[in-house]
Amino acid sequence: MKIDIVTLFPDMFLGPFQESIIKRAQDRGLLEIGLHQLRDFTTDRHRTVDDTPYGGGAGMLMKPEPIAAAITSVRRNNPDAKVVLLSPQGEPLSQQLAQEFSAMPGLILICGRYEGVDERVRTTLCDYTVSIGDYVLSGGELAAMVVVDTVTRLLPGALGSSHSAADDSFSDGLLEYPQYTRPVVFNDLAVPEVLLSGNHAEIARWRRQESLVATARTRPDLLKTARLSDKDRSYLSRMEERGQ
Ligand code: 9D3
Repeated sequence: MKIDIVTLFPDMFLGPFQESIIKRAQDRGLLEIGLHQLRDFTTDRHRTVDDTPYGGGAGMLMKPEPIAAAITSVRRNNPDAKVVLLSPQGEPLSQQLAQEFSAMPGLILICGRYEGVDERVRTTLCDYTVSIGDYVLSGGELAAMVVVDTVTRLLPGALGSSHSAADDSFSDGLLEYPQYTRPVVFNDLAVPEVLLSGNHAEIARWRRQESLVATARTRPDLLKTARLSDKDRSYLSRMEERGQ
């Protein structure tokens, strides 16, 4: 998969993309990333990328022409790519959307700065507008890194044989159960006995129940869409009766 990123801050990506899974995916030829300085697509002496909003208001907007020129240029080497604008007004990024992206031949990620981009860029040049959540970032760059990270994990061969993206949390719509490693006692806290028992059926039952507890406490919204068995439902109602 080819991912081109259009940004005023290409250097922000250098550290994160040179480590770990994203680095390995590039080294293995599964992922190719192109970084493009938006200012290189301006034509005026001052290399202007922003302008004031029509109708007034605080701050500056990104001008459409440099973004349009960047997309046209980058498309020559990524012809079937979908264009994704990172914006606080976008649809929330989800594992499902990441899966959709990972099956595409290419992506062109547009990182906004200032108060946002001219609406005509979004409506005529972008296939998706994506937000990574309800909090304020300084621009689209960190959001683009999140998209690259989550999409890369889904590329066949990116994770290696010890781990499969299919085992990841959210595959059944619940939070993961708590996990423990050595030592058996840490700061006076022991590892739950059941995990030392060697009884794999009991361990599986305990983990499922702990997943349900964690989800009910921290992300009750997920229970509405999680795939739950009758046993899961009866455990949750017993929990509720006992006041968790
Ligand atoms: C005052 C209104 N703000 C919109 C909610 C202005 C504004 C804040 C932050 C405009 C742009 C930005 C920069 N953020 C992004 O470009 C961004 C973002 C984010 O802030 N949160 C979550 N996902 C994303 S994706 C891109």
